[in-house]
Amino acid sequence: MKSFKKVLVLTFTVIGLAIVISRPALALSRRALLDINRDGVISLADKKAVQDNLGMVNPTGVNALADVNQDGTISGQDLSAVVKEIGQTVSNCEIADITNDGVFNYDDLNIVGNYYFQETNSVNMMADLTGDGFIDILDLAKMGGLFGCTW
Ligand SMILES: [Ca+2]
Ligand SMILES: [Ca+2]
Ligand SMILES: [Ca+2]
Repeated sequence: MKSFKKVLVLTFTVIGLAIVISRPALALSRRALLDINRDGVISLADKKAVQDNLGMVNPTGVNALADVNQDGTISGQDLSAVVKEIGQTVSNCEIADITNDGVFNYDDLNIVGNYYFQETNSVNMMADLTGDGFIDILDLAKMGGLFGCTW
């Protein structure tokens, strides 16, 4: 019984750690988020969007898109992440692939559904495909014709 409890505690510790470790890692691996204005290119305009909002905590609307690592603060980390990738292009398929598994399918659509009709914030910002500060029909429209695409 005692060892069962130990295993249980260990299991929850591992799960907890995995969640803590995976969240920022997943966010940072999402190159599509660096294209803050969602125009398909990581450019000086995206760098400026971060610079203009440095230090902002829990940003909402279009400002939330500048928190590219989704940690709730617009900081130097976001800035350097954008600067590193300036000049890189991002396809619509990559932007639509919210789960970042290389394919755009129902899993990605479901995430937009979950955040539907919300103002953009640091948590849901990957669902704002149009980069206009709101998750709505326009974001679904941008996914149109992309279903099943891979990148
Ligand atoms: Ca951040
Ligand atoms: Ca996906
Ligand atoms: Ca939008």
